[in-house]
Amino acid sequence: MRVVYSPRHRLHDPGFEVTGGERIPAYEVVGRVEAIREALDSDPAFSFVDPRAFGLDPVRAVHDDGLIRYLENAWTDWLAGGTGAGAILPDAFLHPALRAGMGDAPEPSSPCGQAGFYCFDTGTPIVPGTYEATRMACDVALTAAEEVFGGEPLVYALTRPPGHHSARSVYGGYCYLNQAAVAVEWLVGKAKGTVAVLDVDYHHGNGTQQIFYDRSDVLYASLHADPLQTYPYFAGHADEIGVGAGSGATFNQPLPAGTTDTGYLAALDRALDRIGEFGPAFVVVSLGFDTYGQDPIGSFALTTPVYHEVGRRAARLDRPLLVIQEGGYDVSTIGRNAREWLRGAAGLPSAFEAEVAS
Ligand code: Q9C
Ligand code: ZN
Repeated sequence: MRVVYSPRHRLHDPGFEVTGGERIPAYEVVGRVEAIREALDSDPAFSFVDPRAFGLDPVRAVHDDGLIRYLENAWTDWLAGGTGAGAILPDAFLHPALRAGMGDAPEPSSPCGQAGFYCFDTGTPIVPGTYEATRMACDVALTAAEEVFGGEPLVYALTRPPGHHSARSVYGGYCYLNQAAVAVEWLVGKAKGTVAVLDVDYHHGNGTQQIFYDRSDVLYASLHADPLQTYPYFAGHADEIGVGAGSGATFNQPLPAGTTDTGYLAALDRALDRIGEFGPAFVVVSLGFDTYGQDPIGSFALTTPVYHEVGRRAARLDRPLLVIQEGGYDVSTIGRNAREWLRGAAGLPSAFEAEVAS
């Protein structure tokens, strides 16, 4: 199985986030993707491929030009007129109620104001290499999409930073550009057909949902922690089903804290049934391991063997699978969990069970 990977993800490494009023060490670290790379590198079932450059057009197809321009220039503008801090975080947000009944606010010229105009949380700092890394994540996902379009049945885009929280014109949730959405739109254009997204990150992919909410040619199906209790808080409810032509093409299953392998697989089967009925030309998986029982920010109780089964069941859709890495923050297990998922999807036996038995 081909794995598309670039070491340039390392250019993005803020080192901290602000969460619940505290400044804490970042969860979204370089070591996450490096742990996965090492786990796959030791297994001859995986071969690594370098990304190719696709330029900005596929990114422009899903993101607002203002957001792209902001991410590209944010660091330079911050050096010229920011606070002098080593990372950009907003100090005010464009909360919709602030302008209720007053129409749209113009984009500020102040670097702090711009951050609040384009960002929705305090967990997603911009540092000097952020733009290059998030652009690279798009090229990694697009290269993997091209391989799938060319006939590969299963390709893995080993990306960070993740992408599924970033919407058309706003970023957050450790995400800047939404590489899964970029790859989906690219595939829709190439295939002149439909694409389904299976989002199995612990968090709802509010960005991907927003980008395709009115679209009938992209099904978004997600299993995630209940947004009433869990980030991103303001999207991912079961009654969000899409709008207009896209009505019925969004399928959310919020799951309770403590969700076990059994409960998770039952919900997965409902999502897979919906995708099967939709009959897409391609399936794009937003893959997260923050569903793991030991994940430091998740509340589910999944075990390593279930990832092999989830991959196996996704492959039973019998559609080409483009798998894109999103979250998962337990660096000590993310490598083996990714390897299990992908081996399951490839129809290979579990490597973990063999190791436990020996
Ligand atoms: N106390 C992804 O997994 N912080 N993003 C939540 C809860 C943000 C997760 C804090 C979590 C973002 C791609
Ligand atoms: Zn997540």
